[in-house]
Amino acid sequence: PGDRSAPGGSGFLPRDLQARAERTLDLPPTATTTPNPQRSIHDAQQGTKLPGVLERSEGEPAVADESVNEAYDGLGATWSLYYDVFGRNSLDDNGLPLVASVHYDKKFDNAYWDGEQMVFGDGDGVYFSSFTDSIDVIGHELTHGLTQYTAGFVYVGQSGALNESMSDVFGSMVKQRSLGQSAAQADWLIGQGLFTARVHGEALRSMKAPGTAYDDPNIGKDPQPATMDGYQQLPHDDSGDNGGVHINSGIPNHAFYLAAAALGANSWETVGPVWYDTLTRGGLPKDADFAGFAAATIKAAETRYGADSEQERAVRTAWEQVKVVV
Ligand code: ASN
Ligand code: ZN
Repeated sequence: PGDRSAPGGSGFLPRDLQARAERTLDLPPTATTTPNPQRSIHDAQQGTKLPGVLERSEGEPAVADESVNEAYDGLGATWSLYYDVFGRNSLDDNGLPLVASVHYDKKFDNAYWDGEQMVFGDGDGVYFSSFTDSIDVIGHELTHGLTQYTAGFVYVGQSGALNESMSDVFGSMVKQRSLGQSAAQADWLIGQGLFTARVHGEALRSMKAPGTAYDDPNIGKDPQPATMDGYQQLPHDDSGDNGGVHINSGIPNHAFYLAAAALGANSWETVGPVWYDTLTRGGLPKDADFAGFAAATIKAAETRYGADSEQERAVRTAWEQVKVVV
């Protein structure tokens, strides 16, 4: 109490004088506070009370429960994409601690962001395995938090599909960066490894080829369109997936894929920053539509790389290819 000095300092000197004293007196540097994800992973123990029992906190070693470690690592990889690549300290850019719960409910076939924390089911074991198995799904859920703190795209209709697409785009970048894969090398699948062997399908979604991720007698066919020709007008309620937020997201997903593929290098270093700028400071309304979002990405590419830069042209062409008219 009463210590008003910089964190990690001795409390006797301002931080710059402390640093000078360390240099001139050859003292070991005092600990500085490097931001970290401040993760805490809990076990819901197959119940629905959140967050459940704390299993692993930031900096602690791996535990016996593989789901806990997968969540811990996936949260870390997502936080690192935001911090190392985009200079953002957590969802709110102010070090918000990252909270997750695994083993939520029994046979729960989903994962979600509840507005405050991440929740992962174990899957039913018949069609789905544990939702912590896929690093891009972890990045997807956490990015719902990023969108909540930034553009705030309303989860219905086109703004809802943009909200979903942001989660796939950043989730995919988390995966590609963790694997060290360029846009040309990546598989562009979301949720690869979540289906059990009995399902005819490789993933939940494909950004490269929306509509082709699965086709199974029991769970149906991947409904995603790749262009506006396949845009689906659906009821704005649960029965219609809030206007097809997980369906029409195939269109902006494919635009990101096309722009990244045209440039070939690491997506998080080419169009990733353009999408980040658009999401976090694009000036878009919460009910933005595809055309408004597309125009904002073209503007962001111009600002970052210059008018008529190859990046700007790749972004513009991608939206033309998916038939979003700016
Ligand atoms: N996994 C789904 C998602 O993040 C859960 C949901 O919120 N509908 O989109
Ligand atoms: Zn989602």
